[in-house]
Amino acid sequence: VTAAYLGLGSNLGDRAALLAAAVEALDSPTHALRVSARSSVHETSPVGGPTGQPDFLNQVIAVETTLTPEELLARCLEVEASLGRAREREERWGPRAIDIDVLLYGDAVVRSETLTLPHPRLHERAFALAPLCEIAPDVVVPGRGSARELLRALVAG
Ligand code: PH2
Ligand code: MG
Ligand code: MG
Repeated sequence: VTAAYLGLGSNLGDRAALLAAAVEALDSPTHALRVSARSSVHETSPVGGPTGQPDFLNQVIAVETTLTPEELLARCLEVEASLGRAREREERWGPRAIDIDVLLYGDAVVRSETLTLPHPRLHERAFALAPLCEIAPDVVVPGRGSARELLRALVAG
């Protein structure tokens, strides 16, 4: 069993309900996944993407899973689709009903066509690091340091 961390974001529709439904869907022994911790929900200003897009709700959850990293990613994309995300109509970093990103998978470092771990922008994104620090301040982002150190560095500018 591996501990992984997922970043959830929504800035379209009923954002809070979408986050809750995503957590609910992910917490599924049938899919070899258990949600073991959840951060509070943070309202954050959009980073990147088109100007004027709505504010996000962001949350980070810890999961325990026997899925491989690629299988975990596939499950996240499946849950996004089940909640109505229409990826094909989106622009990069544009508004979305639900985004579920694999931030960390144990201490794995992965660079494949489809998946990069740790998440390539985790260390520079307060909207992911702040909720991560609520549930796992000491978790290590491979090659970069603990979540707490990274958030502190980011806030210090
Ligand atoms: N996700 C993005 C791009 N920008 N900004 C905020 N505040 N929250 C997000 O989840 C987010 C973003 C790409 O997935
Ligand atoms: Mg994302
Ligand atoms: Mg994503």
